[in-house]
Amino acid sequence: MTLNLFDDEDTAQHGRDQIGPQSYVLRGFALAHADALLQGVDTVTAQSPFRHMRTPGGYTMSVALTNCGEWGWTTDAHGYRYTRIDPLSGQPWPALPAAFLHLAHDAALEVGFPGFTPDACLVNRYEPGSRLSLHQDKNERDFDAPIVSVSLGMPALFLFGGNDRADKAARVPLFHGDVVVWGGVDRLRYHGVMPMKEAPHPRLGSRRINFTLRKAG
Ligand code: MD3
Ligand code: FE
Repeated sequence: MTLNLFDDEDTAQHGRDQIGPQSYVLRGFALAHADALLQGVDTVTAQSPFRHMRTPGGYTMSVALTNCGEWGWTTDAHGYRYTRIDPLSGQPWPALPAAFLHLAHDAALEVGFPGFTPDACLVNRYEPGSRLSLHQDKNERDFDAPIVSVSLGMPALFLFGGNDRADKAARVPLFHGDVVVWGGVDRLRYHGVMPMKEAPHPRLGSRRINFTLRKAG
């Protein structure tokens, strides 16, 4: 086999960065599965397309999103919540692709959360200018389970704050193939995503896909 220096596999970082007492970035952990994961995203979005949802405050989110699994996160004028039915298709959210489940389970186990069986997966799509302002994820029923996130495509600067909105946020760059696991004492920390610098990715162009596996129900 010839060595291709321009392939993600050869140039990406591997290893782990601890970003909180119970939070870790697993660099390149999803790289070997990127094809299967992107195929999973295509299967999901064929049934439940990306859409820009409205916040209770009346804003339209710059990040487009969809879901798969038993429960899907939605927002509208009435608030944030998990539903079993996609309000756009009127059908249940698409099934969780097996590749998502396996990756989430293995990543969680790797950093000390054995037996992670997510029932919800929120898929976010970023384009240049998209951002996610500082927030907590607290619509899930079970805060003992971790959240596993997978980044694909353009890099992003992730903001990792504290338990109070005013706490200073650390900036953590996330690259194609990185997987992050948050749990335990870090589960309710504020976090967000800065708008991306345009640096098209060979596979995804000027887009970033992030999906987060959760125990919601
Ligand atoms: C830290 N997504 O969907 S993933 C989200 O890159 C969300 O699309 C971001 O925040 C993204 O809610 C960041 C990371 C993430 C998810 C949940 C967390 C970080 C977290 C829960 C607690 C602490
Ligand atoms: Fe979040």
